Amino acid sequence: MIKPHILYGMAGSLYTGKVRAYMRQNHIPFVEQKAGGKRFTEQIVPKVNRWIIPVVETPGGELFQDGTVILDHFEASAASEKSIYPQTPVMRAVAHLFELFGGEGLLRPAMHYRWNFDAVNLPFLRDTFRDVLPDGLGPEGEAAAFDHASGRMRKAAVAFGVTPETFATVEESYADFLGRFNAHLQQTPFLLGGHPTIGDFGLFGPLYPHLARDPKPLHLMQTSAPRVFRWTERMNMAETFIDEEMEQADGKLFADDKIPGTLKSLMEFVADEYLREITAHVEFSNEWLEKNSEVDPSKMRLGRGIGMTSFNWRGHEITTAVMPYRFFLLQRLTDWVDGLDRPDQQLVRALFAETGLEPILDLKTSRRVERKNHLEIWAD
Ligand SMILES: N[C@@H](CCC(=O)N[C@@H](CS)C(=O)NCC(=O)O)C(=O)O
Repeated sequence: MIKPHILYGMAGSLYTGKVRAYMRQNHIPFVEQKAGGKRFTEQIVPKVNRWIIPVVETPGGELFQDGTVILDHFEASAASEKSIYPQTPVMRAVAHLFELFGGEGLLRPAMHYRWNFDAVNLPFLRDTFRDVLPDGLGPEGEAAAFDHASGRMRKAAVAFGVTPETFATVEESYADFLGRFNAHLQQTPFLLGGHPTIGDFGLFGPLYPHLARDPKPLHLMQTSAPRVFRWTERMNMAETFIDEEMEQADGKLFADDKIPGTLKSLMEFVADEYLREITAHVEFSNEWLEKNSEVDPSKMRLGRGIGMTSFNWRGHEITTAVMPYRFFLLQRLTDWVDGLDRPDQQLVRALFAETGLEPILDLKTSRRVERKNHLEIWAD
């Protein structure tokens, strides 16, 4: 029998969802162990240098942390029959855009619909959070540990810009997103055509473990965006479901010169929702790097965030946490485009300009973000 990989995670974890879906779709034998377990706490956390999920342990005992790093590891061994990295210039750029936006740009609805509807969600969340608690705590111990964990997550929601002043706008904006994605999925089984790409896996993080699993947003998605719900099922299963859209797509991605209007509409959404935020974060980081130039930033241990910055989001002045990890994902987009020859760059730029996103292609931090020992670091 083949020794399985181990996925350390949690059913309700945004980033674990992305990895689990990939491993299922690509028939990688694995068992999932709850992150509250003894082995994770005692053996894995010290090696990945912080409490964070997902972590994958290979049959040979090698550890990988970070959803994108894990997917890259599997792709390097050609685990997927059709690579999740499109080969054509425009499709690949769009895939990286949604890898970034999916993983990092939908945290407001993901956190709002989890943490601000206690009357509907709380019994479910108390139960699902048992995945990150040690065994044997008993009802009182579990209740206290849940209060501690959920208290941290409620604070994280605020750090992503979810406050009573923004609740209504978060809901309107998410409804707009759902409407656009639902319309897009009426013509295509996956974001970019006939098979999933890194863009789908990015979006799947918020859209399944939070928004298609917690009771409040699950109901909202099923009743207002059934095709998006269907896509979450498609993404999360090992078998292929052949329906009319799958037949028509015939396993192919969109051609670079035939981008559907519904995909452009989703890109316009990204421009409205996220461009100002990522721009403000890059500007904050460049000032931060300038101020911290006497100490060698590449020797610093970076926390998840390096500070907070404010910007205008849909008419609200909001303040959100600046997280270097996001630049690691942004670089994947900008590196790809910078590496293209001039005519291909122009093709990508034309689509990004048409959808209001061209400035994202020129956003750069003055030092690159890399990963070492499972942590983000500023490169030399
Ligand atoms: N960039 C990381 C993010 C992982 C992440 O934030 N995981 C959450 C759970 S969904 C976590 O471990 N949070 C614990 C914490 O921040 O204390 C990845 O893609 O793996």
